[in-house]
Amino acid sequence: MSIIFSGIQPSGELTLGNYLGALRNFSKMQDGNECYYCVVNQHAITVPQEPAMLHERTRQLAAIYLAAGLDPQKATLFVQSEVPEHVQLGWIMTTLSYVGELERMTQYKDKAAKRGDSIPAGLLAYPPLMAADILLYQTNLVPVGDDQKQHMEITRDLAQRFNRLYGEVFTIPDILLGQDGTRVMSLQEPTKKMSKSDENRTATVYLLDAPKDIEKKIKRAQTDSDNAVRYDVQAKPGISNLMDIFAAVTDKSHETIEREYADKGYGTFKKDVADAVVSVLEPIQQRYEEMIGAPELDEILTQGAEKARAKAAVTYEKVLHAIGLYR
Ligand code: AQP
Repeated sequence: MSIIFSGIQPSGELTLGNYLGALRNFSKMQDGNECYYCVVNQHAITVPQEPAMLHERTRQLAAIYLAAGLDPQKATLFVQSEVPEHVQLGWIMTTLSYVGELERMTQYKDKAAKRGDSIPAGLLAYPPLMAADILLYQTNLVPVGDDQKQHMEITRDLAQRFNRLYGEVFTIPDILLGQDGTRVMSLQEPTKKMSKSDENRTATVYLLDAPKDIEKKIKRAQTDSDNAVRYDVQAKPGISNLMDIFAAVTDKSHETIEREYADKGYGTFKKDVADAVVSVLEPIQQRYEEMIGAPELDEILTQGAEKARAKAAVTYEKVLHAIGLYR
């Protein structure tokens, strides 16, 4: 049995990237493991959020977790801000981090570049808070998308640094990538990852998009002009991205896809990709509609926070003693 932790930010509408890279793996792990899944709302405020929207998206994200198959009897689902040990340990991890290593993070560089001269310090301190999220639960495995590799490396570095300085308190966690390390790219700029905060809505398939919108977006996805369904990330990033998406939702290999579409053009292929995506998302959308208004959603989150807090408090107490933060 492993201890599993992962989180998603309520920083926008969830995307197909979030689902294929992370969410769909969560429910696969809940049998036989001790799983903690979190709505990381304190990470979301590292860039400005509109309060009412943040509140609403926090609840929506919890409903999506459940709609995607998470069973609260098996896994603990909770909201980060309801377990204060996350930010408390986050501060301690910040004191152990070096500015240089934080400035090297790709996510920091990308997000800071959009903020001009007013870069929120929280953007820089994002990885130590993420390390705290994970380390509080003595996590063994963290199922995340391939874009989170760098943050996982820093989490491991911080855990090792702490253990070396203050004694063995933390388990060193491993990253668990999804099938083929799926990284879904933007439909309009296929060299950039699909992201929930992308301002161009046509570049992103949202989990709750209507089927006709999904079809429209995939049909308009940027591709090349040679009309051959062939996997080549460098020369044909757009079509390769659609092949990755198709492979992920149908379990077909790239070779099988190339063979099946050898004498068919992009039009037919895109239609089939759209249909396959819709058939995976439609049942999730139906369950989401049932969950979002259900009173038991609040009960699930309250109980989840209690369970998470009980576990987090044990680790945090050890940390306080290890570093002398007690009377
Ligand atoms: N395009 C993607 N392909 C595969 N996996 C992805 N993930 C995100 N985008 C892709 C995975 O989704 C999980 C949750 O991500 P997050 O909420 O922590 O934020 P993020 O990684 O920064 O994702 P976004 O969508 O780009 O959010 P914003 O725009 O707010 O920054 C993670 O496991 C991530 O790997």
